[in-house]
Amino acid sequence: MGGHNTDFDALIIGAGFAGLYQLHLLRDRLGLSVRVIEAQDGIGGTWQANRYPGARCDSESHSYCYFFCEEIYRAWEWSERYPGQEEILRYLDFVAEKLDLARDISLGVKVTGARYDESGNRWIVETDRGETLSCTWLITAVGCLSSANIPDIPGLSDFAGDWYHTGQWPREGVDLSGKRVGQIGTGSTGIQAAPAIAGEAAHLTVFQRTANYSVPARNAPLDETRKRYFKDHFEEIRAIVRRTPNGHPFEIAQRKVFDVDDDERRRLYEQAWETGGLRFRAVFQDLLASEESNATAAAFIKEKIRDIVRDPRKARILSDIDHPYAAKRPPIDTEYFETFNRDNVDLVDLREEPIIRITEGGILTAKAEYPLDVIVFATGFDAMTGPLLRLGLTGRDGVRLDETWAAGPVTYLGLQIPGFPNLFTVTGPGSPSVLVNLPIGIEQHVEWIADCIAFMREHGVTRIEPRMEAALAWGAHVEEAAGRTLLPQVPHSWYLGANIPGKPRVFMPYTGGMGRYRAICDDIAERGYPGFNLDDTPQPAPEARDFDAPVYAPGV
Ligand code: N01
Repeated sequence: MGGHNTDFDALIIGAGFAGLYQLHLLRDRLGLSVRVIEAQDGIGGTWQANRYPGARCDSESHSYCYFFCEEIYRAWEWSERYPGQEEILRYLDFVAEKLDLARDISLGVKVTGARYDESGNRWIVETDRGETLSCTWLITAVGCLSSANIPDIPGLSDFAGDWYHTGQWPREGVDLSGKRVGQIGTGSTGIQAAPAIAGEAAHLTVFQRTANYSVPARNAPLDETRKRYFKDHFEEIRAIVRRTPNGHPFEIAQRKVFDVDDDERRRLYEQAWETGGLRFRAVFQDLLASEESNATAAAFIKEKIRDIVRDPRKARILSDIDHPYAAKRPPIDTEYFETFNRDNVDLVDLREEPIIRITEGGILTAKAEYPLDVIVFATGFDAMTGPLLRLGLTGRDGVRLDETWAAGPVTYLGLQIPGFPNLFTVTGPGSPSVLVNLPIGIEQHVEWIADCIAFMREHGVTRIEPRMEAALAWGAHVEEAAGRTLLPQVPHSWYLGANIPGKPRVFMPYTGGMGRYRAICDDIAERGYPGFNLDDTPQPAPEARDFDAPVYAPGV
């Protein structure tokens, strides 16, 4: 670990989009002593870990970046409509170099535990290198999807081939040529990976448990006109991404599904299908508010799947989708459904033939054994709470985070946790987090945290901690906001924690929209932090009306 200092003003865990910007603000704007601790061997967070074939961001490149510095925005040039994993890492390296961040980042160091020491009002942080560090402010920038879910399928240790989780893909890559690959999982990751794997491997078998919607991404190189447009319209694009509910660079249409007749609706869906990407979801305002409205989009996509996939059995399995469109995170793809027309691709419906076990030679289902050389687990993550719980955090009075969250996460604004003073959680549960184009949510969080620390120093406040009643009121608001959408209705959604056996079922992300969330956070800061204790002084509790405007935001 660089330098001999072990006591810092702030420690930041994670060097992805969040940790890098947080370091810059705290060190360069506030003048604090800061260190970033990153478990991986390089910066980039999720993009360091997710190196699976086809890994690419679903947000459009001109919006998947920092907006805090126009010079940086204009100096970088994206090559495609959606940025690929390697290009995002190059972008983050470029930013880190411009801001001279590397000297305060320790790579390959894992936090093994952190406890709040009340007598000294310090966080004591232990690492796997055997060091003990301390800080006043501890900031988790660990991402929402960094704790891989490897399902406990019997027999994995008997498998004679190789297996990989997409979110822990080897840095040196995997040579799949000539291999028989089995892929479990058809979420956003699996839908990106399958076409790329099919193009490389001798044979691909996709094991599908829940059929999924997907819309063509329509990725393409950016021409010079587009590149120039993005640079020349920085302010306009920034205003849109900060205003729209999901932080994307396009507005959501104001019209509702039944404002138009059948022919016009069909025309709009066709047009949106051609445009591609997450813009499809923005074609009507009420797709996630009304089951009847949603059913029209669902029917349109299912028909497209049946049109594309030539084998009637595969077409039936792929289009037999049991939940509303975009009520789980909607994937976008490059030739996903077309991939099932290839001779070297098979599809197994795990609802018809569940996996019994993994054998030495492959995967055994209730109907057959599928011989494999490689298994790819595209099985997602212990989302949102997983990355925080595995840090081993202990707050005031020796209370552990896993104990206090035994029935589900409790946070105020997703930013702080009662009982854990001076701990800030970037994109924590209860914030818009995964429902937002993440760099946009991250910038807002990181700036709010830096402003809060600046406020504390200016006012001689040494400790900030949310009041439990404020956190419970916020939790109730998050639940109520989700209840205005179709999102909590999907029983197998990871938004609810349903993908992890034994995990409490709590709808974790805030569906109120980024614009509204930003306004709430700003208002709380401006009013002197109602809902928090500043040192031992409780600020007034927030009133229900502080959060409670009936705003609907399509929630992804
Ligand atoms: O994970 P998922 P993901 N047996 O949880 C299946 C982000 N992301 O990695 O639906 C058999 O969505 C599971 O089946 P089911 C994005 O936010 C972003 O794909 O639970 N199958 C499902 O099909 C996304 O939402 C980008 O029945 C099992 C799949 O595995 C999030 O990451 C790109 C199983 C898991 O899907 C997670 O996506 C990619 C089992 N035991 C991802 N366990 C960007 O572009 C699980 N499954 C930014």
